[in-house]
Amino acid sequence: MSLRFTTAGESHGPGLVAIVEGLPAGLELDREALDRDLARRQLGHGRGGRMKIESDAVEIRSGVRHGRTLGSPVAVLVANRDYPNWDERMNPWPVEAEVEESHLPRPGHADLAGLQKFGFTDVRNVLERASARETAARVAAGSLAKGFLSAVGVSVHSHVIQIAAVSAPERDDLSPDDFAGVDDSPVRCLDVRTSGAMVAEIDRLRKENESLGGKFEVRAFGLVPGIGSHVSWGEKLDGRLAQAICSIQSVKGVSLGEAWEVAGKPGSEAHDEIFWSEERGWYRETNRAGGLEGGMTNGEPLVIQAAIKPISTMTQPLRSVDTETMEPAQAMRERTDSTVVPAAAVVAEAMAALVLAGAYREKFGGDHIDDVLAALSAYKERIGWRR
Ligand code: EPS
Repeated sequence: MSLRFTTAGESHGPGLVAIVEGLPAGLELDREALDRDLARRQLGHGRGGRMKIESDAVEIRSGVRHGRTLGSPVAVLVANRDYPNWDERMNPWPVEAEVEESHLPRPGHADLAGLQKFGFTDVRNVLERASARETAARVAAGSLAKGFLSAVGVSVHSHVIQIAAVSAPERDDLSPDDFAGVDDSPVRCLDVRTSGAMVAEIDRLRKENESLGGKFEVRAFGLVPGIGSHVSWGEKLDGRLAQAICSIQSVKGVSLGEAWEVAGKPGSEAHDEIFWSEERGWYRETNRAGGLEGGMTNGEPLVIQAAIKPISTMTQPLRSVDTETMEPAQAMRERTDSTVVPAAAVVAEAMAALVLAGAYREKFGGDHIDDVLAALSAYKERIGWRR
């Protein structure tokens, strides 16, 4: 058994759907935690007008009864409150009104390649699904995965480490408690002084009609060694995590542990030496590998960083071509966010949680959560795991 999920939905259509298959039965879900995760994704200085319209909430349509999973697929629905304003333009069925097409693809967006690939003439047929609005459904699915991970002792957290050219000081020593107040920062940055500088930079560049990118970090704690596998490329957890994070809209780079730093170091400074003591069992004193060796967890915290490009919808549009007239034109101008790095970090938590939950399901099997916990406990016993 693994964990599978899919999402459906367009940004201004009636709503978003996620279906998650593979959660064990008997798992107690925290309704407030689901809505809290959706609300966390909506936060962040630099969001645009749309977030004043939406107030995302999860409606569970199947797979859960009286707060516990049934082992059947869980379907969740997140409504688009903006849909009534788009009823004619996005109606699933033909409408009387003449709906104007958009022919001005944005550089950096899926618009042009999507038109070419699918043979559309209206950019809206591409952009509606390419939109990062879809990530609300991923966060709903990821929150279910987090519920499972919490039952097996794993927590997943994120924080913003860079917005445009403003970077936070590096932190190696983070524990789950350090993330307790991260959502209080308007940019989800752990360093108060950097938070202020990031907000000021967003305001400065927004006034100049610029959009901003940045970097975020995801950390997961409580993972036992041996999740994932070295035996086949498709089972390697590092590859699966990189794919999942890179699939988030606008993410252009993913690193695991101190990837870019160790590339320039000699081997003696690149790895995490192995220790064992009666009290701690197996442990490392460094975590340059970011908790992953040979495509498997090694028992240290998982550390993933990702780079996200500036949003491609610009209030001062870049040069493009009108796809109907083939004349030079400015790209389309739409209501937009200035930056989504804080929100993307929450989405990355969800994606990491979905991958980790899937890998736990593969390793420990079981139809009921108690079966999973029994298998996990037997495994910890076998490897002498003491954390
Ligand atoms: C998005 C454009 C904006 C964002 C949207 C993603 O929406 P709109 O075009 O309606 O102003 O706010 O993100 C969300 C709605 C969301 O929930 O994250 C885009 O083009 O990707």
